[in-house]
Amino acid sequence: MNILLPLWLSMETVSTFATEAQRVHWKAPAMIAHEESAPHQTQLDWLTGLMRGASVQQAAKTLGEMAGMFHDADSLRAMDQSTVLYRVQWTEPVAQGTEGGLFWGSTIIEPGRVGDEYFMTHGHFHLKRDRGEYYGTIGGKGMLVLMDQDRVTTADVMFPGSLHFIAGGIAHRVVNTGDEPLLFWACWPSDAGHDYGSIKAEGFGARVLYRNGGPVLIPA
Ligand code: S6P
Ligand code: ZN
Repeated sequence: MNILLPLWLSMETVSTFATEAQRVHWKAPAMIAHEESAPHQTQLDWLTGLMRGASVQQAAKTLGEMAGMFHDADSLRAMDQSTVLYRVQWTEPVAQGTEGGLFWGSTIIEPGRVGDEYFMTHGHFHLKRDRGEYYGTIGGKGMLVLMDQDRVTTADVMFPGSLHFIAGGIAHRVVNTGDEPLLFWACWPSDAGHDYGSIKAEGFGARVLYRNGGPVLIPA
């Protein structure tokens, strides 16, 4: 323990988060391996959120698919319904529903608003309510809206480096409150499943709206 302590302290010193200047100069290496040489592997690019590999799946959500989610339906109707709000890539190394497995993926939410409401994900509870999840933010600014089963709703601020543990039983939605894409990585249990219906029917207990030049969590 005594021997390890100085090493631990020095590791802490060198692993202090990069300054903005260092971050700009740091170049992400190209995807390390080619699929031909590692067909079973998935590769990711931490800073762009892109994933590659045979098991990678992807989905995109357009404004048109978010009808009913934003409170200003007139503003939503007036916008181009094919506008992509967010993109998700993820890998399922085991089948959906497998107990003990984990899924891994990235989400990129575009900046923008529908009326006074910031672009956001649909949001969901996990079907198996006791299953949790981790989110880690890479780029952009946002708010992670969390709602318990009594509809008590709170929000965590998301920024590069912010790590968020989402406990079981908590619905989660991410809102991009910045001027650039918001990127985060997520890890969740392969038997969690997604309950979108509850959110479609009742929404969250609060919304993130633009007020006096910035985002405010306002009871719905
Ligand atoms: C999955 C995890 C994320 C979301 C993604 C899109 O449990 O929370 O990968 O699926 O951020 O959000 P949503 O609400 O449309 O699934
Ligand atoms: Zn989830």
